[in-house]
Amino acid sequence: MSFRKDFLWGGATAANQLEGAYNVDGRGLANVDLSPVGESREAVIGGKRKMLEFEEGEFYPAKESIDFYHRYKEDIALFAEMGFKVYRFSIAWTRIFPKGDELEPNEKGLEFYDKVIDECLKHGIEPLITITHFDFPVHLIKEYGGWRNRKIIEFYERLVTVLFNRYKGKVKYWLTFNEINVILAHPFMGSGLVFEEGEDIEKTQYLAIHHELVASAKATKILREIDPEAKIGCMLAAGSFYPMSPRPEDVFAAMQANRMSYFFVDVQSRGYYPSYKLKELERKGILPDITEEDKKVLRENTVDFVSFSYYSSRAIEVNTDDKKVADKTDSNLFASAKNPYLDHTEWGWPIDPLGFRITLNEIYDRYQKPLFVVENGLGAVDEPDENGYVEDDYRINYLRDHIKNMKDAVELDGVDLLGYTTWGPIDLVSAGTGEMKKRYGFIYVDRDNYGNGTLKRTKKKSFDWYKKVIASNGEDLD
Ligand code: P53
Repeated sequence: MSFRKDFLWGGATAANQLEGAYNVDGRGLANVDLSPVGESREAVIGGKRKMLEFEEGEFYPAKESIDFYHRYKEDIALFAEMGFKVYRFSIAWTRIFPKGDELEPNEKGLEFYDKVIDECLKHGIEPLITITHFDFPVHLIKEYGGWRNRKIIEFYERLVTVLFNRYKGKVKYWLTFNEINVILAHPFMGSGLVFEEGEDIEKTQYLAIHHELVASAKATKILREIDPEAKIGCMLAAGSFYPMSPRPEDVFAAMQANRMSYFFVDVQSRGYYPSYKLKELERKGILPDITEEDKKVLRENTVDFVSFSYYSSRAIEVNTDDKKVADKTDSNLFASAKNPYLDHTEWGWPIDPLGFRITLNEIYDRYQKPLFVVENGLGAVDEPDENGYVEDDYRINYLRDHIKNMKDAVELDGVDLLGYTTWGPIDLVSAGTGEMKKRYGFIYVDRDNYGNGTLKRTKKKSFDWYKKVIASNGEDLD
């Protein structure tokens, strides 16, 4: 026996990367709307260049995205045609609370998600909801300084309370924060943080992180009160770090790099700050105020399952005088050394299917809780023929190799796995670069980096392939 009978196959998206309609039905402005495509993007998403209004001469892809807001029926029908058992999507916080600090939610915003959820259920698709996938209301940045302010926890509690009450009995799987560790690499895009000149960036990051961790535990508590049948998980941008050599210095660096990420799940899954992080933050003089009440909330409200994204492994080596640092890969999450044993994608991300099995095992060993792979896939340039058809064998190959290794992790290693959702089952805007050109979908969307195109949807070759994979519960991967 390989995958469980009720294994949840499907796909994953994020609100701002596909909905569009950024100012429709009362939606407020969010950090993710203000992340332009092109040269300015890196400084903006890194929180180094403040851009809290739309600026002349910049293009903001999230304003329209692929207009899922008006086309969700057609898109969900296509997911259903592939046989999806689950559809992972996220809520745009600013549709529900346009400014973030209101007392009453925006009914129109909720109605949109009512429709999306009902559409899924109509097709027998289980909704898996990410409460915040990088979204953060701009008003909360301007008035409160974002997650560095403890007050944001209350606003987050208000958001989740509305959602859990509204969708009680309908939604069984929730995630609190998408890729919670992205706050370290892209603090603005990941969490809406912008820094002032001279500010201790790391100190602010860990303060904001602490507030997010407490908010995540409080959401867990609230869900258990409102809908005890439902399950809640954390979500990590994963991908194990390998040492570039057996030099103990490199091995130690890899362990530390892994801990940078696992720290978040250590808290969310075990319920307390690990000693290595407490020591580090104390040493640097940046340990946030962790109250007795925080400690209690964290300890009593650990997650039911651990979810993560996996695109690639990463390699690391220590820079010493006698040895130059290896070429950096283009991967924009953590700068890492270039692994000479692996091929790389057009965007420079390493391709490492066995690394997927390694990561699955590492996480399962560490937490001993059910896992859920909620993102995996290949971002590539697609070239449609005259009928708009894409023969994306490269994507099929990537997914096949990864699914095989996931199967080994389950079958040979005994990892307890609930499901697998590929990233971007329909082409959508890239989070890292803002491009449309970097495509992940089984469904092609006619739109370019600057918003030209008809938005027409066309099935790619991988569409039928994934359909077969799901129908055979992962047995037929040819
Ligand atoms: P894009 C960086 C590295 C790994 C995952 O990424 C990342 C990021 C963010 O740039 O994010 C996740 O679109 C994220 C999705 C994102 C997807 O990976 O840069 O949860 O929102 O689209 C793929 O190719």
